[in-house]
Amino acid sequence: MMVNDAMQVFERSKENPIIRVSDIPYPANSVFNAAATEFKNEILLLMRVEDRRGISHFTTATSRNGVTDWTIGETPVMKPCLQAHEEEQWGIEDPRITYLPETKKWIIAYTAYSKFGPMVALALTEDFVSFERLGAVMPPVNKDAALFPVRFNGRWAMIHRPVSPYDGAHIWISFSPDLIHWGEHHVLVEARSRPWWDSAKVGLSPQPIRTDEGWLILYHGVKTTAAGSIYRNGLALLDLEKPTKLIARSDEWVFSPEEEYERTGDVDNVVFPCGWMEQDNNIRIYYGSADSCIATASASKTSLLAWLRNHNSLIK
Ligand code: BMA
Repeated sequence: MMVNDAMQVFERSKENPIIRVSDIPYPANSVFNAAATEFKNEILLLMRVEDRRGISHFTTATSRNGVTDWTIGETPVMKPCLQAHEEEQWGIEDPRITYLPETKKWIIAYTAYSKFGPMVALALTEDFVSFERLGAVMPPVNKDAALFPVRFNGRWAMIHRPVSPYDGAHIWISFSPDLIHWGEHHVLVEARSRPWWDSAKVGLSPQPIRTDEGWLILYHGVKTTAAGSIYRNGLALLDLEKPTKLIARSDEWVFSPEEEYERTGDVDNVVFPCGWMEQDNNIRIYYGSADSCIATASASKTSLLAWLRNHNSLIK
C-alpha cells in the first residue's frame, strides 16, 4: 500500500463545513458533534449546539441528500431537563443514535454533564420531537456511549468510556436486560502507550455498524502534545456473535485533522464523529470539526475493511 493510503480512504465533502453556527436560527456559540440516522426518508442530524453560556443542547437538521439543503430546527429539540434530571445541570452533549428494530424506536446515548462529571444517559424516541428519558445509566466519569441495534443472548449491549483514576480512559462494553441496569463489564479497546496517536485516551465515536466481517467501530484517539491534544480516528472490528471480542484494530489513524476548519476553532485539531450512515457500499461520517462546526466525509465500506485488514495491529 502507498505511504499515505489513509488519506485515500475517507473523502471530505467539497461542501465542508456543511453546518456552521451562522446556520442556527437563534444565538449560539457553536454547533458540532452530531449524531446521524435515517428518518422519514431523510438524513437527520441530532446536533450538539453550545449556547452562549457554554451549556449544550440538541437541535435537529434534516436533508434529503445528507450533504446540502439542511432544514434546521427553529428551536432546540432536547434541552437539559433540570427538574427531573439534575445530572443534566451543565448540559447535554455528544449524542449517538441507534435504531432498535425490536422496539421500533431510536435510542439516543448522550453525555449528561453533571456537576460530578460526565455521565452516560439514554433516551428513546419515535419522532425526534418527544424523548422518553431513561436517565443516567452510568455514574461519572463516563461518556462516548452507543448501543448495538440488537440483543446478544437476550441482553442489550452498550459501548462506553469510563475514566478510571487508577488507569486512564479506555473503551468498555456492558450488557443489560432492560436498557436501564447495566453489568457484565469488559474492556474492549485500551489506550496505547506514549507516543502513539491514541495514547492519552480512546472513546467510541459513532454507533457500531454490522458488516460481514464483524461490528465495525470508529473510535477517537487522543494524543497529548506540548501544544495541546490532537483528536484522530481509528477503526476496529468486534466479533459478530461475541462483541466482547476485538478481532481487528488499526495501527494508524484513518482520519485526522488536516483542513483549516479542523485545525482551528474553539478547540484546535479535533475531528469528532458522532454519527455515520451506511447506504449500499458507502459510509458517510458526520463529524464535529474543531468543536466549532459540522463536516462530512465518505468512504466505501469495502475500502474501509480492506484498509483495516492491512493495518490490523492484532495480526503481527
Ligand atoms: C471530548 C468531548 C468532545 C469534544 C472533544 C474535543 O472530551 O468533550 O465533546 O469535542 O473533547 O474538545
